[in-house]
Amino acid sequence: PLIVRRQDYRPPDWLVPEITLDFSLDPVCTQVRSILTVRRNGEHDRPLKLDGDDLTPLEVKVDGQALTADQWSMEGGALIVPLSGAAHQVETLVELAPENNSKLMGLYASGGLLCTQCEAEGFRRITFFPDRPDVLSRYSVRLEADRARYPILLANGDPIEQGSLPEGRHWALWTDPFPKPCYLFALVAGDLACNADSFVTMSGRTVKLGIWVKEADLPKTAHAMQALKNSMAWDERVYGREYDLDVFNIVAVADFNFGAMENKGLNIFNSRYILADPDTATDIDYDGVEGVVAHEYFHNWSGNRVTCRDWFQLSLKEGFTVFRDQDFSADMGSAAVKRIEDVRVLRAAQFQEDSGPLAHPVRPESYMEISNFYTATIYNKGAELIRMMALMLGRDRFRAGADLYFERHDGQAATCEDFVRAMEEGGGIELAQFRRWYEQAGTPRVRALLTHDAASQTAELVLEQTVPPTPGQPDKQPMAIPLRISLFDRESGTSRGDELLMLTEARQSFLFSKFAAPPLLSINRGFSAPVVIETDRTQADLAFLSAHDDDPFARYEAMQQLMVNVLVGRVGGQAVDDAAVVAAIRNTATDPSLDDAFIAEAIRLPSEAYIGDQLTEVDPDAIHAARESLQHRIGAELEPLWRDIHARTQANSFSLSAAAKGARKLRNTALLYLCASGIEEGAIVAFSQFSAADNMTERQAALAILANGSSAEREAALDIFYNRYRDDALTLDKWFQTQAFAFHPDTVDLVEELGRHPDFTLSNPNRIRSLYGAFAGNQWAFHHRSGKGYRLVADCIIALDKINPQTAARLVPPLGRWRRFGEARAGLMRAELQRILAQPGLSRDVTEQASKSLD
Ligand code: B3K
Ligand code: ZN
Repeated sequence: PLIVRRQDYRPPDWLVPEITLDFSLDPVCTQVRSILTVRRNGEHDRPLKLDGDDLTPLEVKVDGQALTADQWSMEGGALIVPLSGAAHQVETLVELAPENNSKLMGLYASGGLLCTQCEAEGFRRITFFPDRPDVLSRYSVRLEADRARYPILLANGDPIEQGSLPEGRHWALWTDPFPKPCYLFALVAGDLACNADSFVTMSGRTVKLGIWVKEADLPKTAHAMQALKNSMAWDERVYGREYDLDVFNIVAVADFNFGAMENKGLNIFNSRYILADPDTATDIDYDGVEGVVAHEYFHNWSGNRVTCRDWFQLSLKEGFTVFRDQDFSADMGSAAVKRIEDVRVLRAAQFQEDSGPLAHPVRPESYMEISNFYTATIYNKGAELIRMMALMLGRDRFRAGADLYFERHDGQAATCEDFVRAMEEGGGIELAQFRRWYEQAGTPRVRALLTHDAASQTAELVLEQTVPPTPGQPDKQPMAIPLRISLFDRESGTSRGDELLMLTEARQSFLFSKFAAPPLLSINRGFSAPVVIETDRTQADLAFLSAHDDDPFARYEAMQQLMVNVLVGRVGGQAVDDAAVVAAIRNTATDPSLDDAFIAEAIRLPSEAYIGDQLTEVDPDAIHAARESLQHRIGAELEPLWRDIHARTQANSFSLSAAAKGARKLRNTALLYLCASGIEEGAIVAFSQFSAADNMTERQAALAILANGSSAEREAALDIFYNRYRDDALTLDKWFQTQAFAFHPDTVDLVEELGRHPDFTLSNPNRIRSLYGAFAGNQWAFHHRSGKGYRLVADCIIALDKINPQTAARLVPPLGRWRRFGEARAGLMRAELQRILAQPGLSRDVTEQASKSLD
């Protein structure tokens, strides 16, 4: 298979300043006529090469003249047309069958709609075109379809004209004045209802906003609309960026390979990131809607107005845009809790990726299939890079850098290097060594040792960094690591305040004077750098910080480390005392200065996967047992507290205020510990929360707790949930997901059964993720010693690869972590990867992930 390399980048041979597209839409046979204005780029005599995937040219014309079959040729899927002049008009006609497009790339059918997905390389499945992000064109798009079946016709840009045609057909013309790469092209046709609203921009222009969904879903669109308006105002306020078209449309579709897509003026969303109401959406779902709506909207500047030169620069738009949406969500709710959640995601997804066979730099050097590079490293680690620059620069200089970036590269296809340079020049900082964050994969480890000298009253902090080897990168250079630290006085519990240290050497020492007594180190406050910190702080030190640290993230982190030390010690066979953990949880949960949401975050146990990440060899059964037993201890020791909290946080009526969300989060944690305590009536209490809840946050949490056990209430609740939501696909996903996530000894068998359930289907990516994606994230169940979990996931990958390779490939990475799971499990996991690779006709997507995973 062909490998694409960053070093091989060459500017395009031909540019396409204008494109006119004419769609005659039909699920079985859609005709696409396209007219490209092409211009030779530089001095060369190479022919025009138009990418195509699964397309057959039915007509090829140059400057209005039909070409004969010997005047063009095919190379792979691409159409090659030799051209003599400097500029020409090239016209092609192709036919598509959207109904049979199960890959969900290009033009496809979903729930009676016709819609498109082009990023990264889906446009070549619609028409012949130089499908690369550095070819920017002005689009004029005419859509024609049956009016009864497809009354609404949408495309990018602004609506220009529409009209009727004979035989019940109609048409609409859209033009987009902003040149864009083809991955941002979109169209939608269907029977849609609109939540219509408007926004007045900072320069006083009125923008028409529309969220288009199935009529019955209209009541579930209010939160998304509010999120959109908040995003538009936020980007004006924080970045000075205004929306630029007269309309902004969002469409929700049921079948979608990922979260959403930022097509210019016509975002297309996985319906799970648009639809929300209290009965079906959890608070996490609400936050997901807000975050993804913001993310796609922010792409209008970071992605669309300034796009990527090539796909190796993907983090240029994704890392920056994730940073922007995280910052936005922090502003909309609790910044402290948002940071904790974001770090939890980073550690769960990106740190794991960075320590395994699929580790790659934020700016990769090569790929087989670009769809495999929409990763936590590109997105979440990429966002951390921007965050570190913002921290080093401070708010105003970061803004100056961003202003320069947008101004300098507006309308261009830019690189990560362009971004860094804009930060240097606009912000006034030197980032030479910092650039290594884009080049070197692997999570840096920082060892921090604080010593004290009573005679000189000084404290010395010695920091040592190492970056582990990763595939293709055996030796690493030291990184530039910004670490926020603070030193606490043990007597008073106060500190002298925050300092930003720059660790740039492999080993560096920092001296602090005027410390009569040994201070206590708080480090990587706010998680200022995406690194692993190792310290020699004792359990008593951590307990102290968990009570006194004034940085909420550091305080949370001290709690987590306290728990991790107990759990890791016990997994290793040591008898570690848990009194400090229980006491710290009691203190935190009863501290009147803390809000409920923070308390809930701080007192929850680290996940089994996170505990595994701290160990060289993971024993999932031992980890599960240790974590369950600590959870039981915390539950039993503090049982009255959990009863109190559970009673106190019972709400009278549903609200989305921060206080109400926090109360629900804490209430669910209290229920979890109460049930873990082993009280006899645990299942009854959970079932009564399940039954009485007026919202999905409490209902699903209670269901999940019941699903871990084997009570009669477990079966009853699952049945009730199923019967209530069987016709609501997004909510039924939760029924699958809850069972796949369950800490139940039979989860692996249950998942096998659920794979044969009449409501399970490989044609809907959300359903696949709910069952197999969730299951592969359940460490204890997936790594069942029989190897059955591996076989189930591999079976799914093999079956799904024939339908939707992109989504199939996303299930491979959990199998690739075999190195860490001991010899027996490693053998079983490798055997499944080999079985996958032996399948005839395997996609490039799965081939790349499975073969790299075996290395
Ligand atoms: N840019 C899209 C992701 C496209 C994924 C293609 N495999 C959504 C987003 O990041 O906003
Ligand atoms: Zn994005």
